[in-house]
Amino acid sequence: MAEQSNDEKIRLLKERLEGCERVVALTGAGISAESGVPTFRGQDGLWRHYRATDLATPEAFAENSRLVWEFYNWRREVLAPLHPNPGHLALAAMESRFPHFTLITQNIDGLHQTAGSRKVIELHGNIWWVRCTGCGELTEDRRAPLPELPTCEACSALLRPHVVWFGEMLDPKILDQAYRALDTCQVMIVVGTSGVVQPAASMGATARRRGAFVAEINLEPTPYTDIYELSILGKSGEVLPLL
Ligand code: BJW
Ligand code: ZN
Repeated sequence: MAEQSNDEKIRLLKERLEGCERVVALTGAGISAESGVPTFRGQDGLWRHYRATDLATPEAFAENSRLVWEFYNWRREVLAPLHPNPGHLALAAMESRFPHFTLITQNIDGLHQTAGSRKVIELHGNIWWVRCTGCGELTEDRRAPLPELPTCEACSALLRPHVVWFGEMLDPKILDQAYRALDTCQVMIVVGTSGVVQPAASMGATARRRGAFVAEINLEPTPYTDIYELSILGKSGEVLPLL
């Protein structure tokens, strides 16, 4: 069969979404790229310049919390002035279009919420929240940057970014919410993720096994492209509004 054009694929996905009751979107760093948020992998990806193991692991934080906080404070400063793009806005609009729409994101930038999405499952946490390493207290703190080594008002212990580092478990309650949506969705759209970080990477495959029609929107193919029904190559900020 001849390869379908992008227009044809977009038309097919729109048809699939017509009258759909249960839809899931899973987003990754690519959806925020057009807002100016650096992605992790790829040409200008964050991990090209910084080693993940030096900065995004609990071991790194235990050994050099100052360096890890420097990295996160820099990222908070980069993110603070940025705005959602048409991709975020299109997903926010989908929330009211479908009776059951679940937005699952790996992103920690909070841009989906700024775009108006009210229910967002944040698999990897949120950079605007901090957690106490002593008493566990969770607080929203939008200052960018925070003090070099921020401490808890209640117990004076060191605070950490409320994000999920490599080797850390994702919150089981949050994972459970995500899998419940994946279990029953009819259509899933996987947007702007390289599909290498588990368990998020295999969520599209899970939905596919459970009978969903899965479409991917990305600038390039990913390790999962072949098992999805559709792969739309393009910018999420351009493709999503067409849906
Ligand atoms: C566009 C675009 C445009 C660009 N439009 N598209 C099973 C097998 C093997 C290993 C493991 C496994 N299970 C767990 C692991 C270990 C590990 C893991 O997956 N490692 C792999 C790298 C091999 N996973 C974990 O440790 C997770 N914990 C866990 O599972 O606990 C249990 C356990 C532990 C240990 C062993 C076994 C079990 C936790 C993962 C936490 C990830 N944390 C980070 C950092 C968050 C905080 C921070 O930001 O600092 O999360 S890493 C980083 O990667 C971040 C992202 O959310 C995540 C995914 O990245 P994403 O979103 O895909 O971004 P990119 O940059 O990779 O891709 C961007 C894409 O967009 C590209 O494809 C572009 O083409 C595209 N694009 N512009 C459309 N305009
Ligand atoms: Zn505390």
